[in-house]
Amino acid sequence: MKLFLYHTPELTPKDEIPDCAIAVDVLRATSTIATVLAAGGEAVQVFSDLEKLIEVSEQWPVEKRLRAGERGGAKVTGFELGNSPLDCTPELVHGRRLFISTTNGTRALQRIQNSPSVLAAALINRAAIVDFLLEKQPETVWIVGSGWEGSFALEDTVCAGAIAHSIIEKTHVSPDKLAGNDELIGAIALYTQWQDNLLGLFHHASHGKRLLRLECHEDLKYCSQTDILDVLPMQQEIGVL
Ligand code: 3SL
Repeated sequence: MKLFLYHTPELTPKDEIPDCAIAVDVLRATSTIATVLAAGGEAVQVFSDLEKLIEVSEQWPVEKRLRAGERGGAKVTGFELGNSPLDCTPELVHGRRLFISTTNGTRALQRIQNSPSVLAAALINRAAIVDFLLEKQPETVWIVGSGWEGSFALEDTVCAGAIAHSIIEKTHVSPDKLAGNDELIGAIALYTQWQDNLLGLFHHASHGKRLLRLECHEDLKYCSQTDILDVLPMQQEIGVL
């Protein structure tokens, strides 16, 4: 198994498809997706376009759907939810489908949607992702960070490092053997340095600072935890996890 890290969807190789592709948007789309599915959500359907989201979700019974949307970190007007995983309680989401569109996370998922296996990873469900990879042993794995509007994001990189670090710990494979590119080696180094203070790292991240300005401190705290949800968000059909 070789792991490749791409910091943004735009940096992924154009004419290739890996055996398994993992979208990461720790702050906050993939943390929210994992939380909804762990709380009994029927499924999560992702959209880059808000109008398309409205059109498709309208064909779904009102009591069985929830609309979640974020632009610039803030909730989309008229939707029940923004993109805070803390709002996705079992009471609210159980048995319902979440229709979601966010600035960056949904773009990462769309970029990899044609891969044979598509997963959504965050720190909170890292262990489930690692277990899947160790069981299935896909030859080529892409970890695709969502970044922020085309640029590098610390929190997605540290999550890629956390996944790789756990595989190394469990299998004793060397970082050089596991890593398909230098980005992954850098991510392992970042995680090794910050693993005991991931929340502290988020305070240095530009999107972490943006969310703090929006008073989302509890979201940062929640998303900085590792291995708290045993859930594997996996694409069932294009755009639906
Ligand atoms: O960009 C995204 O996809 C979001 O996760 C950003 S936010 O954390 O909801 O602001």
